Amino acid sequence: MKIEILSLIPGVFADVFDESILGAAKRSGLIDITIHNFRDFGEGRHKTVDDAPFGGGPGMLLKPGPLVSAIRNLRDSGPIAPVIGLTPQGVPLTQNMAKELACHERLILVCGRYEGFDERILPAFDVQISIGDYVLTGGEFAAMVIVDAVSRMIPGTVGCEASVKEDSFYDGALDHPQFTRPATWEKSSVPSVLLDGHHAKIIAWRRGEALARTAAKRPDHFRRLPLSQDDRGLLQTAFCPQSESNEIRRKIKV
Ligand code: 6GU
Repeated sequence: MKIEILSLIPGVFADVFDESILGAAKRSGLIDITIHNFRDFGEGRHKTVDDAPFGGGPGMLLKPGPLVSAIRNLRDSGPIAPVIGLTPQGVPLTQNMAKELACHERLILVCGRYEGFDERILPAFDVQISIGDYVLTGGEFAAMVIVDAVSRMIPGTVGCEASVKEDSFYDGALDHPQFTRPATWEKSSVPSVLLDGHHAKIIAWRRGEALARTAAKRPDHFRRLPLSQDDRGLLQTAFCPQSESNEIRRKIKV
């Protein structure tokens, strides 16, 4: 996948995509990321890209001319790609959106700065995305989040495909609790079901814990989960160490 990022401060992206899983995905050619400075399309001797808002108010806005020229230039320079505007007014990013975006051959991410975009820029975006209900100084960190979340949905980037399917939110539920060695640490022991090697029991235990944990921590997601008869049974016996399982059962009325 080719990912192109339009930004006024390309320097903040230095090295962030070069380590660990994203770095390996870049080196193996699964993803290719290019940062473009849209000040190259700025107006006049100072390469101006911003101006004060009509009607007054604090801060500066991105002017339509330079940014839209940069977007059109990039869009027409390669394979068809959704143009994604990064703004706190966009649709909140979800795991399903990350999965969907990972199916494209090319993505164009547009980072705003200052107080935002002149409204006439917005039609140049195919979609506007936000990464949460808080305001960042610009879209750059949001672009990094999107690149990370989308990249790991591309087959081959995360070492083990099965591990992606077990992620929190992959099927709408949070991940189950996980433990590694030692089996007992500071008087706290790993649930015995995980040590017995009975695969079917482990699968069932994990599913029950994942559901109980989702119910406790994210009731908004839990309400949307399609629950099978087996799931309801597992919830009855689930014990989630980070929460009170009786409280969970009371809340979700199983
Ligand atoms: Cl995409 N941009 C900015 N500036 N702030 C945000 C955001 C994006 N998502 C959440 N807050």
